[in-house]
Amino acid sequence: MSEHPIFSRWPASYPDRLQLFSAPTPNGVKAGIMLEETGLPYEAHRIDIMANESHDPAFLALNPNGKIPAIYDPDGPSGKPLALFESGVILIYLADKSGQFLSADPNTRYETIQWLMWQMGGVGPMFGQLGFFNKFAGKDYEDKRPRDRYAAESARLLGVLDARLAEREWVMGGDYSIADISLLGWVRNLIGFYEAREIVGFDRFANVQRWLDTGLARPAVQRGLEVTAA
Ligand SMILES: N[C@@H](CCC(=O)N[C@@H](CS)C(=O)NCC(=O)O)C(=O)O
Repeated sequence: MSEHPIFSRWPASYPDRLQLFSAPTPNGVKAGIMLEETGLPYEAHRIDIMANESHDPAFLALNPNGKIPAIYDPDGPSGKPLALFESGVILIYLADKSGQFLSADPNTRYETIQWLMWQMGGVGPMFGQLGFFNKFAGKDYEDKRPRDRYAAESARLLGVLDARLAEREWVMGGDYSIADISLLGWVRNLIGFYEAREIVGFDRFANVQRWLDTGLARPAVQRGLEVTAA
């Protein structure tokens, strides 16, 4: 059993397997979907972020940024354990480890990572803020300018994705990749849990809707969404 402090609070039943610490949020489900898609053996631990468990000292030892998801691989690439946080790098790592969902062709590899970065730097933060101002505490603010600003930027980003998908099944064309995996949970949440379908005019984005339906129909995606559900 590893000496890592995370295991003092969340013990591993299968310490030889990759350990996932996550919750069923748009960032959290990326890692669960990827693990289900790749078939890598893993053990999942649910971190209750509403109960502030991501700020428990044991969790902070794994991710000093106090956010899910995080992983601990007892069998890292150099033969030693590897702990990682940030969902984007977790996807790249699991793609490299499994040899799946990230092209070995160098140009395609960088383009895929480019779209992953676009999700990490644009879609995630913007959709997340829109969720706050549309559905959560921010909805009671009298001043609607922040909500409208994030709604406009989210709609713009959806337009970029819609154009990208106009002649492609997936973000990278014929091949489903970590770029799709990073985005599916966010788009699903935006029009679902965040109740922002109307405010972003989602019905204009027929290519995104078709892509979302196809992605959510994948059995591994369905399982991945549930990995750390209660
Ligand atoms: N850039 C990070 C963001 C992670 C993040 O924002 N996680 C949220 C859930 S989606 C979280 O842990 N929130 C709990 C908190 O901030 O206390 C990533 O992609 O992994």
